[in-house]
Amino acid sequence: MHKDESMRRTVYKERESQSRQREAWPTLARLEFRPKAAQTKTCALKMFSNKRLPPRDIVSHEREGLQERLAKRCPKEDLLLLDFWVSPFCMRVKIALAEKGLNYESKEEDLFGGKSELLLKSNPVYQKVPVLLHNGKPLNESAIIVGYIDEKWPSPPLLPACAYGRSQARFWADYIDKKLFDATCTVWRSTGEAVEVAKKDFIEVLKVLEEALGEKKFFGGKTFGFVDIVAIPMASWFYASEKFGNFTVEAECPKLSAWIKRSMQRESVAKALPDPEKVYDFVVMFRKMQGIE
Ligand SMILES: N[C@@H](CCC(=O)N[C@@H](CS)C(=O)NCC(=O)O)C(=O)O
Repeated sequence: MHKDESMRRTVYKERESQSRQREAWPTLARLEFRPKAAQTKTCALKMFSNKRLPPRDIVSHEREGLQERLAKRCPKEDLLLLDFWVSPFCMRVKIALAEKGLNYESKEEDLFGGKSELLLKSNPVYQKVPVLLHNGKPLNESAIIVGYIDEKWPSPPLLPACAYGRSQARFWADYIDKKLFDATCTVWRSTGEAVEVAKKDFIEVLKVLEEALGEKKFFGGKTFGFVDIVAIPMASWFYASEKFGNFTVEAECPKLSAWIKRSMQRESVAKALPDPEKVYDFVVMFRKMQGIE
């Protein structure tokens, strides 16, 4: 037989067998079809966590010593968080890890007494917490860490599935980073007439966020996600700003306030956020340290 003809037949046979497999595993066919070799290499954990059914011909193969295979392919995750209890940025990472059901260890940093060698080595550029060490590899910047967690452990998703939705979520996360932290802290850092100006600025930022939330349950829609995780930790600092500014967020922004209450009902959030009274005590101590009276 001519070499080309033999090649054509082999390709034809291969395609035919692929299409038979596709019928045997319709959910796979809808997603993408990969050659058999690539399928068997797919991490079984990932397949099952995405609730996809493996093709029939690899079911028995995967069942054989599944635990051993998983242990080899997906080694136990080693997660260490360099933490500081009152840091809203660290709270973001704790919420994201809890949302994904991941276990981790945390090490409290002494930001005033002296940072650990591990922190200085793991975040040489900013020397700030949070740092998440994943199997020894350091990750810096809270919003980037939350994004990494979402990519690495996709279920349940925190960022929207479509590119446009993801870009919108990142826009609001960026707005929160640039505006909300400073606006909240400027209220309790100010004295005299400056408090009124700071309060007005803070409420303006909150109103922009309230508008972005609209009538939705959470920033991304029906489910708690990336923007909620980035924003909610600051709520534990609002009480301190309210006390120094003599106002309430609830009276100024009732819808945003309802979102805070809704988010606080989640175990991941309730566990990660400290008592606002304790944050207030911290702020009082910090003001003294800074000589603000
Ligand atoms: N943009 C950073 C901010 C992190 C940050 O400001 N961390 C503070 C604690 S809230 C810190 O480590 N401060 C120590 C310092 O500035 O030396 C992030 O999102 O992770």
